Amino acid sequence: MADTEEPGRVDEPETKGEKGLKRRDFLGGAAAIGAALALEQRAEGQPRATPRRVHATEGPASGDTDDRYRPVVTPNGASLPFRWVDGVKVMHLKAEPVDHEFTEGLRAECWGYNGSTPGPTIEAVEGDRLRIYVTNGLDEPTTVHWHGILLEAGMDGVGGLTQRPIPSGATFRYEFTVGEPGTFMYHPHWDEMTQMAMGMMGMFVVHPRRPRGFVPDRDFAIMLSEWNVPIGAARPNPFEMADFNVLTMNSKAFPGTDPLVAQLGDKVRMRFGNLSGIDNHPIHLHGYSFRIAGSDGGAFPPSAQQPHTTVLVPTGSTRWVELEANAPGDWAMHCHMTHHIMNQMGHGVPNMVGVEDQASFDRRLRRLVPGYMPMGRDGMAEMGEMEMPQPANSIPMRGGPGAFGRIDMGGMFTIFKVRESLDSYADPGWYEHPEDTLARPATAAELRADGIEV
Ligand SMILES: [Cu+2]
Repeated sequence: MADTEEPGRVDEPETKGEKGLKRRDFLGGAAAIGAALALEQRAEGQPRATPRRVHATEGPASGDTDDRYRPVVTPNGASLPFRWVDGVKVMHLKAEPVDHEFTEGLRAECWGYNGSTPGPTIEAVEGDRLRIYVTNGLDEPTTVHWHGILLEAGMDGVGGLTQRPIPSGATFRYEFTVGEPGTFMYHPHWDEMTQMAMGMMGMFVVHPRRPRGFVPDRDFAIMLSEWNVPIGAARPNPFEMADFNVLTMNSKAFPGTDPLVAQLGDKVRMRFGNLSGIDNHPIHLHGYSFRIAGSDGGAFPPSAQQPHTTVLVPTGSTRWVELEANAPGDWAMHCHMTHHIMNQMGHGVPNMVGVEDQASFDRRLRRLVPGYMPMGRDGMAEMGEMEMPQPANSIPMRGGPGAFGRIDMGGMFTIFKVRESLDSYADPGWYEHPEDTLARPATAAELRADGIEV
């Protein structure tokens, strides 16, 4: 979804009226003014070219116009719509198969919620009463577990333990009140291995009722997951235990991942969830030091918020990090497990680094193994450029377009784009580097002057 649209907006015209009543019930006039003042002070403290216009296209997920909370941005995704019914926030999730594109060239029939994998991000505010209807559009039973949300045991969504699984075609009703703000998730707790490997998962964000401390201008939610999609297959293979060949952020593999866009001076929060079958993901951001500010267990006390450039997000867990966007540029953000920034092709390729006369070796082997694809003698980088016939419905091992040719990574990779001034948070294109701030070929005169012999 383009970031210029309003996420999670509810279409019913009566919703705003109901919301207005609800808001008055919950927030006394003084509290509302206090919250507004806090947000104004922040805006004044950080003058920028287009301070309000940038946000005007977003609007809170409620469709209201006040700034009670800054809605999260789910790159490549959206927030779940809701409506107020007698002071309860009502939502509807439908578990169902979805025709999903990981990136251009690779589609599969996955499972998700409301037409997407991951499912839409659930957004709520501390103290909200939620009523979530879950319709099972799969051919097998399912449940939904609200990972990290503290609630009554009977709402915990564990098939067989706290409820009967939801039969195919049936709709169950969950109702609970959300407490502490934080970054949580939702996923099935029935046939877990299959259903999560097929894409059933989503982020669940609880905003503070009164924003205080670090109030983000940009608040991103990214679900990390891993898949095995055999070349040419119509569906992911949920039985794979180790060799995952599509690594994703919000179920997209680079270059299909939307960039994260911020304006210089923006306070930025990035929330990561991980529901991969097996792996933890150390997510590394270039150009910045961030504070790891919390997990699905809650916010870390300020004294425990260590500075890092890589945040390890264990599977079955969330982390959120916070930073001020003070360095313009296009900054890579990716899992630092190098096999997690590779795409589908190339798994099981023999190691040929340093092999002499590879051409004759390849010719002989190809006679025995039709379609044999070697890695390069000089490394793998050349593989992204090879003019090899690509099998139908598959993606090259890695490589996406970049400002300086091909970017030699795929999978769990995206770009944090920070600009001095923006009209909107749509993709601003490639960064234009100030003169003399770019790596470039050394001249002979420079080498001579500095005494470097090559
Ligand atoms: Cu990883």
